[in-house]
Amino acid sequence: MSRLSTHTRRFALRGELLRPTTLSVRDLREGWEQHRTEVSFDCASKGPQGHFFEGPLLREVVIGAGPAFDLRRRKDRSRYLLAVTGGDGHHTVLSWAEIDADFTNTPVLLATRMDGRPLDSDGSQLVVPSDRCGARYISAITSIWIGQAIPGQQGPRR
Ligand SMILES: Nc1nc2c(c(=O)[nH]1)N[C@H]1C(S)=C(S)[C@@H](COP(=O)(O)O)O[C@H]1N2
Ligand SMILES: [Mo]
Repeated sequence: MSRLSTHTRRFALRGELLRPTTLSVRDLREGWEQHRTEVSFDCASKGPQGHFFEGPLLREVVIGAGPAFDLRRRKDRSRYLLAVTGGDGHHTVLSWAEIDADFTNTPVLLATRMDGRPLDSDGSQLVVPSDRCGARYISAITSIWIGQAIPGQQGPRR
């Protein structure tokens, strides 16, 4: 039997976490409540697209790994960023406040299915319903990093 048929993609969840972990799409499906969302987004090269996604909230998955911030303190939480990377190296950032219930509260998902099709072999896809364009809908996720944004770092001297 082909090994490819049972291939499972996992991503690393790392950064300022008490319990960094590695998760498969199956883990995402079995470990958290599945949310459903119908979205449309525009692509500069391919035009408008519409899709139906299912999966857990990014917020709940990251909270499961124990972010280093004090969960009760909004100002502390508001300093954190998330960087999401796809299998081809495409990566993007979100702020924690975008997905935090006390701030923008966007229901960003880590998709386990797209238009009903399981993503186990492709890997999870980031779903950002608030975005007008598709650039942050990272597919084949390989890594999610969370950490504080540290302002004031200098660029190279000119
Ligand atoms: N890993 C990865 N995910 C990605 C991209 C990419 O280049 N690599 N392109 C983004 C862009 S620009 C769009 S519009 C959406 C949908 O693009 P697709 O139709 O090529 O999947 O995927 C996003 N996710
Ligand atoms: Mo795009």
